[in-house]
Amino acid sequence: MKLPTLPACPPLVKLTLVSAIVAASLAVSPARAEVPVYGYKVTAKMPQSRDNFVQGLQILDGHLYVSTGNYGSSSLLRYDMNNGELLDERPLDSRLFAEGLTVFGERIYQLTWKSRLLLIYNKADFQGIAHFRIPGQGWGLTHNGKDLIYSDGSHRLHYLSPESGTMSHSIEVTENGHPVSRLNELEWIDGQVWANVWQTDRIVMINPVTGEVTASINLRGLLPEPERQPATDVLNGIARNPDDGTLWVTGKNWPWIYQIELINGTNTQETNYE
Ligand SMILES: [Ca+2]
Repeated sequence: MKLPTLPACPPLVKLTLVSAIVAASLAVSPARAEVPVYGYKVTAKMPQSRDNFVQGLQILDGHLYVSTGNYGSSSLLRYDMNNGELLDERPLDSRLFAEGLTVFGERIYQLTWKSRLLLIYNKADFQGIAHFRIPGQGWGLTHNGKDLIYSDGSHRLHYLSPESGTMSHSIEVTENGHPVSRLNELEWIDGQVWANVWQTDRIVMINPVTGEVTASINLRGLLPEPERQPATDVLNGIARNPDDGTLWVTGKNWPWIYQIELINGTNTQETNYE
């Protein structure tokens, strides 16, 4: 995906000698480049069941994979991207609260929230084949073609072997030097990790080595107010269709999955109503 070009930062105002001396005496930290913020434009949408408390979202080979949460209604779902038909469904044990998911090779990996389990299924038939133990909570999950990458509600991302479940390392996610916590659903896009930030309308793009946030998207107003119901929950769910590069986002118990394009600058929500 080619991101739109953002306008250059305004030229730095030259400091006078006096102000430079004052700044130096205050020992201010080095100036940081402002992290760009993208707006969005809705280009298409597909219906989604309002029952889907979306915790994981991925598109692969014309299929939409969804992990839904909550105790008693957690499930693993596979839809036909073309017509929205539900093709496969696997309910989870009612004691498990499903979280992020990722399809990697012939396996599907699905996190659980507090059970310290990462479930593994055979992609073809959704049969459970194994599980890994994780040390804490599970929130979002993706992979970079080598490692599984998951979030746990903190500002950290953890890297695991998809074969053994062994954690190789973790990174701390920061924006302008400050931790970005509550990282939720994830997606590996063009060499970066994109993450929903729980209870916000933000998606952050994360350098997968340094953990620095390189840009963010403001999705305020994506689900129009008239579409909201008492059960409508927060923005969560990022999927990039590898077949055509389109970007899809949704939320928990939302009636739509939106295809969006990024635009320069923060838009107003009015421009996105249909
Ligand atoms: Ca995802």
